Amino acid sequence: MKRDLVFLGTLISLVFLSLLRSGSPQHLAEEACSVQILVPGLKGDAGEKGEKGSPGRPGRVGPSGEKGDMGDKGQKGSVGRHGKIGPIGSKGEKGEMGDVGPPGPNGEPGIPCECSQLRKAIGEMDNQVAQLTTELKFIKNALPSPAAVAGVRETDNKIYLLVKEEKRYVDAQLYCHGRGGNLGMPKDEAANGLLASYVSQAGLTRVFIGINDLEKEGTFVYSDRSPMQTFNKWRNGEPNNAYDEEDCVEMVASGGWNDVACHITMYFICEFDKENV
Ligand SMILES: [Ca+2]
Ligand SMILES: [Ca+2]
Repeated sequence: MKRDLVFLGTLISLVFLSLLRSGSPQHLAEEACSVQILVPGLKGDAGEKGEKGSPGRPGRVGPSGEKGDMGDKGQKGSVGRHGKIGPIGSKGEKGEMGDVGPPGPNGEPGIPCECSQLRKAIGEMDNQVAQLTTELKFIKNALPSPAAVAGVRETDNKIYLLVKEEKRYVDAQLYCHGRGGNLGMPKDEAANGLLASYVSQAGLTRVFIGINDLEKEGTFVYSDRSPMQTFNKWRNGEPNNAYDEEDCVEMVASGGWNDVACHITMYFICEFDKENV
């Protein structure tokens, strides 16, 4: 309540003061007499130039200008570095044949032909060939066979060779095999007689021939493994397998056979089929 009374008192004071200001008669009269028309005065002297202002903000980007004329050509640059070697190119086509070259210089003069001497030598050789042919013909006719000249014996289908090297039976067989043949195998009277004369004419007393009972005691076979037939030329009392070690066979100069030890060494006869020679 007290505060309301203070507020009311203040409000009354303000209204009173306001009436005093606007309601005074002196003040009203003064305002009525001082009404004036405001006219602009004369232009004053120009003032001193002001100080330079601070720079303004940058303006907007303007439109692009027109293209100018092309400038002068620049100077030629220096030579660049050497580049890498490129890949090998494909083979080119064959070129056309070149022109014929100039003829070469003349050669040195040759030796004069000695044709007459060469003809003479050829004529002499022809005579010698004719003479040798005649002599060979004579030998062929005069001797039993050409093979005899060479130191061998032959029949219609066999050739026999007396080998004058002392060897054991097995080594002798290997020797003959190595030359495409076999140890001599007399399978009939004629072959046995031929070998016998071969041995005796050579002045020998014994040679190995291709017969043995190495595989089965007492069963003799030829060295080509063919069995013995009815023909044989065993000497009296042979084969006796003496000392229980005689499994190979020799032929003596008379043509007879005898079983002997295989490890002894002697000459031997090889035989060859003519169709294989
Ligand atoms: Ca025996
Ligand atoms: Ca014997």
